[in-house]
Amino acid sequence: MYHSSFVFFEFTLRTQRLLIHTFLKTYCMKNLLIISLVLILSYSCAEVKPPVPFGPVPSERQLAWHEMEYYMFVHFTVNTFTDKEWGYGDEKESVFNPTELDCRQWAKVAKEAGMKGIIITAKHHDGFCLWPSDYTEHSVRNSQWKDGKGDILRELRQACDEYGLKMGVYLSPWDRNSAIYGTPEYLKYYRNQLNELLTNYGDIFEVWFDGANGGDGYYGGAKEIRRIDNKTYYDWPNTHKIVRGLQPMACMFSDAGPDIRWVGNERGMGSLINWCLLKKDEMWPGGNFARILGEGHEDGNYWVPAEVDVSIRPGWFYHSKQDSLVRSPENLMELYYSSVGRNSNLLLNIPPDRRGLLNEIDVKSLVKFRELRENEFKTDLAKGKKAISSNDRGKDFKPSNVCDGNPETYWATPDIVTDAQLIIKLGEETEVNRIVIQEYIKLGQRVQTFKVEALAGKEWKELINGTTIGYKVIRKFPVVKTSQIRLTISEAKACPLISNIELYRAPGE
Ligand code: FUL
Repeated sequence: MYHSSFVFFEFTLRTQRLLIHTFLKTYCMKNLLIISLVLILSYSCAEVKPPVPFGPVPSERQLAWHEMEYYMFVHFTVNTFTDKEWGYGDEKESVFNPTELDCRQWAKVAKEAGMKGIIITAKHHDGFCLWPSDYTEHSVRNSQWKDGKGDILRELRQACDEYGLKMGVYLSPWDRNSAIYGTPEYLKYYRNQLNELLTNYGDIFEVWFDGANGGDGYYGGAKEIRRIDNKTYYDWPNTHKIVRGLQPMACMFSDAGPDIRWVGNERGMGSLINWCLLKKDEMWPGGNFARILGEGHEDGNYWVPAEVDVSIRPGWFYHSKQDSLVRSPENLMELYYSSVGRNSNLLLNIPPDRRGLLNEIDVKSLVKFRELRENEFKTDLAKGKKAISSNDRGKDFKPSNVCDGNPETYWATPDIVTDAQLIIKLGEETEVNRIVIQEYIKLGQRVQTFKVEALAGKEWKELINGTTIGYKVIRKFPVVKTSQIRLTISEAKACPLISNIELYRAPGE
């Protein structure tokens, strides 16, 4: 009896235990499942939120400017005919007489060269205007060209429209011809001319304010030295307002922005460390800031990216004695790497000759440079490839976004992660020697240091040890055969956002 009741007791106890266990197990498992689901859901819901902007971000006009990347500078004035670089301001208007001037040829060449626009010296330091300004006699109106009835700005506008190019203007603040240069009246004169240029010639994408200022000049016959205070004389903030009012999409260039900054040299050298940020309130055109301008300010409070201006010849203006010194296509390719490849735009000067045409020697080099560039970046080996990463923010921010060819999608890490790795899987052993990397700059420039490596056997081989990225960097490295490329963001100011990575096998080597 005892035994049977024990057995029964045992049986009931075991059943009870089993029931409890099963209950607990099912209940807990279910709960665990629910808890996990809730966690995953809330995690992914919370994390699909896009990152918020970090620091200064580009304006709409600056974003459009970044995408221009490469465009033409045209230096043309009386200097072309007097063989000078800086006209004194006393040149007779009659010296300006191009025999075959053809802005359509300039535009056609720019288009064929793969450029997206043309910026013209509407007025250089000599004060001679390439348009018939109402405010001076020193212009094409009093030249022999087209019996004084011509207007180069108008012809260039038509040519740019025909070839689908944007147009920009350089209006030298320094005017060695003007009798009133150095007085407050000159400022009115300068602004009136700015008004003419920004009202009568359609959409202008960039206004170039040069930093060279003051010194000796003709000044209406005074022939003396006139010095001005670079910081205050031009009352830049109010001059800028005129541009904003008349051409809201135009970017203004100078040593200190406000929209685009000089890179600090005329050798075509962008800086490897290149922040699109600048403390521009502490700077002014013509100030002594060359070193700062290359790198920008890591902690800058405005978005002011760098533009590399450089000439295809030693001079900015055409001089026949420099015909043998035109940069070769290979040299232009190097310029491309040191400008566009270093988070800057390239403004390449091609000066028309005395006929008013871009010289055959320059054109040949330009067109060949385009071919070289196309060969260099022929097939993007990363396009459409799989990518994995150490961290990602959620489904809209997956690593493969960097290979999808869409600049609007990007790989992003969660907010707290500022160092991360991304691996592009090439599928098979592939030769590579160039990489293009772009940050999603609409939300700020973030990356401070990065590394690129290739999987060689079982080891990762370092290809690049880099600093900033920004809108775009293009880097070369010796050919490597690999199936995986790894990008390590070692330091970033905030979670890194990478919108594009391209890989190429450039010919040679
Ligand atoms: C300089 C000028 O003095 C040169 O003549 C040229 O126009 C160059 C682009 O900017 O400051």
